[in-house]
Amino acid sequence: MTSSSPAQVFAAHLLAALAKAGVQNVFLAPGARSQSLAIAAGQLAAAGKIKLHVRLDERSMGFTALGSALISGEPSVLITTSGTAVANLHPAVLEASHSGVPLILLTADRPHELRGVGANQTTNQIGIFGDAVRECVDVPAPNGHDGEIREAATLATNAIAVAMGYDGDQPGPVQLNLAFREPLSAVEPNAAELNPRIELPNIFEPHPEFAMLSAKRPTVVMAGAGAGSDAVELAEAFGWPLFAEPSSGARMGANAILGYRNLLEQNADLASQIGRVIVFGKPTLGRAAIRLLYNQDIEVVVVRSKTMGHFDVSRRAAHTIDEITVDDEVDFEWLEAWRRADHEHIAVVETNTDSLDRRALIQAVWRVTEGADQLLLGASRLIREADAHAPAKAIRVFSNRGLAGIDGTVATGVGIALVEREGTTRVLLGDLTLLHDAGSLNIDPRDGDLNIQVIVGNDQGGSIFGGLEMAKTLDTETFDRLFTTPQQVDLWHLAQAYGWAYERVENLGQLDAALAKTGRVLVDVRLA
Ligand SMILES: Cc1ncc(C[n+]2csc(CCOP(=O)(O)OP(=O)(O)O)c2C)c(N)n1
Ligand SMILES: [Mg+2]
Repeated sequence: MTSSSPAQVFAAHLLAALAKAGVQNVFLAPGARSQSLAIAAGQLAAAGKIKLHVRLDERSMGFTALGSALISGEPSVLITTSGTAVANLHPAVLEASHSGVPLILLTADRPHELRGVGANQTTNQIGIFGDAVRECVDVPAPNGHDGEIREAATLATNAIAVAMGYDGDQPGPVQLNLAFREPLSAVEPNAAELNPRIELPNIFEPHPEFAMLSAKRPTVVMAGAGAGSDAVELAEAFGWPLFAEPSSGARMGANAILGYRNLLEQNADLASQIGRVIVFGKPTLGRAAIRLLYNQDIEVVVVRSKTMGHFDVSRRAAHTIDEITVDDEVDFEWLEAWRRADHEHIAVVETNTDSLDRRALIQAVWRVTEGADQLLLGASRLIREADAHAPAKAIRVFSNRGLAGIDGTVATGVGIALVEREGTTRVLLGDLTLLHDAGSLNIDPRDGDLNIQVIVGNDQGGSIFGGLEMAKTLDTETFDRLFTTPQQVDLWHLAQAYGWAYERVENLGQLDAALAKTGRVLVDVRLA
């Protein structure tokens, strides 16, 4: 095969190897320095070997790729040009790093001789993400030497292995910083016609570590974000109460204690008996629950996740293990006591009103969301309300709890919707969280029809701060200016501008009707 561009040969083999190793979703934000990568990705997409999503804004693209990786459990590949384009990936890279989501960044760069001399669109891209990437490889510009093709394939498979955590580390982002020298591209070779030889490293199988726990210690299972169904299985196998956050993937089944937040604070008798907490995923929502992990009298056990990160928040874990066994029968009365308390608590809270408040919004969204659907919860007040009021139901719920930013939430939802075309993807978020990421409403029509509802709990500002210390000490005007950031954006115009249907919701009937719509719908729920 002949090609006038070593850059193109290298890019074609790199992307062909990634595709052959199983990567499906590739995200591209156009630029000049990355043109060989774009051409190769386009060829693979045209041949049906990958799905290519083209985005204008790298910041938004980063979160879209994160959403795709979050739901598929497979690495997303991201292609950018050099300079600020790379820096725009940083928020999504941080989120992916802190929640353990695999991303492979292909960042194009100038060759080494043009770095540090003031060349256009050139900055130091090595180490730009700090320790948020599991690995950063500075790949010199290809010049057509023997061995470059094999090197491209090795880079691809290593990147997958490191991003997926096959080395025993947690999954996360990997950066291949790829220098390219002119001629920057050619139409040959066609990446789709290559069949690179790849050797995928064995999927890392650590020897599972068991812990034999005493059945006597009153135990609760705590499921944070990304915990998954293992938490449910463990709680049900041994008869332990399950404290599951709404985006844990474990808020289901008969052991779920829905009112755990309040019970921990109000039922001292029960709460003080807890002798052990078994943690799955990343718990972030409830102060009282997190406090348990710091309590010197409580044993903390962290269970490793097979797909995402595991977190020892208080650094007190007596064990970090894969499997748990128990030395005796667990006393069923412990679970029963929690269940009784939970039922009593729910009976008190449940005052059936017809008003459209946050609780009613949460419950309506949970009611319509079924097994084939996906739900993404934004940071801020609504996810906390969901922790208090969402029922137990076997549905797929996600959130960006790595850093709990209010950025990139629309994009993350779009990334989920791109991968899961069955059912509806619902993104439930606050108004500022929407406005922070309004540009992500811009979806490439070539991505096809998406069923996605962006449901905004619109209280015209950041109302979460009303519950914090400073709300009590500042006068209203100062507090609003410094914290609430009140907004009056007309969301109808926003929806119109980006081609989304718009539904204004002022009562429960309108809410149910809006949630039944298909296509791309912006639901503006006016909260008092
Ligand atoms: C990127 C980022 N910037 C700032 C914050 C701090 N922050 C947390 S919640 C919030 C306000 C959110 O307002 P809104 O989305 O309207 O939700 P509400 O609390 O009103 O329901 C802000 C600014 C953050 N979490 N992430
Ligand atoms: Mg708000």
